[in-house]
Amino acid sequence: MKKFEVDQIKDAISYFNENGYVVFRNSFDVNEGESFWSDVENALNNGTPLKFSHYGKIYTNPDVPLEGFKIPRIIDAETHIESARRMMLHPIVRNFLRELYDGQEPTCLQTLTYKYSSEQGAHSDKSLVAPPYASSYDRESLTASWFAIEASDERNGALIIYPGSHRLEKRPIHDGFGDDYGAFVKHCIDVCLEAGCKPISFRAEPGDVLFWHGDFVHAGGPILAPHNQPTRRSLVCHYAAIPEGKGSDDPSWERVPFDGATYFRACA
Ligand SMILES: O=C(O)CCC(=O)C(=O)O
Repeated sequence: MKKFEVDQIKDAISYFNENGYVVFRNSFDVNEGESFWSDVENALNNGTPLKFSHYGKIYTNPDVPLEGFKIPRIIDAETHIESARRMMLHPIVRNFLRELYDGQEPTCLQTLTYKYSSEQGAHSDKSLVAPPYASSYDRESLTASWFAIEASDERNGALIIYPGSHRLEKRPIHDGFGDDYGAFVKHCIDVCLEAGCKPISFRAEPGDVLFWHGDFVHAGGPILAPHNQPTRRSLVCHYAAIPEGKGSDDPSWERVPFDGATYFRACA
């Protein structure tokens, strides 16, 4: 898989527009990633009220619903953990998205912190990422980042991506699938395969950041290691280009500045 250097922003933008994704190597300090992860583990262990999302329900630490050995995705690390805020608006994000957004600073809509592969079926985020505090954001600007805190391959459920899938017409999740998420997944896969978009695994090295387009099809790969339970620590963030000065669409949330960019936070 082609990986770009952090100073190749313009080439990376062309590649992203063509393929729907792009990877930067060595784009953050591996120690910074590990230090973020120690903050996550400390917060889990000291009862910080991190929130988990598990099959559409929200749980609050230390009430952690385990799926076998797996803790589910943490959905608000940035609310509690300063290093999560720094990671989500890291210079690689700011530099890449400012170029993609014609000079506008990105707004981070949400973060998802994964200790293990989600093993989530193939999907496009465009009709799924709809936080009430940003209900009116421009979906065409939706972009995600995937920070590799540790290496990943098929053993620990490498992310699966469908290059070129951002260009394909798909039905949104609310278009006739009812509660059948599996039917939405099948639809996304069928659209890709019919158009010749074949899945590939993202074999990540720590320090890699992969960006994908909001309508790009991707999945959490199955964990194939036979006996142990390998982690695949990663941070996923979703961003949009939101006009400067526009506030939150939900009065219980606020859009707050961070280091020149912005993110959303529940009001205290
Ligand atoms: O990393 C994963 O397992 C899946 C991430 C994902 O699909 C997402 O956050 O939209």
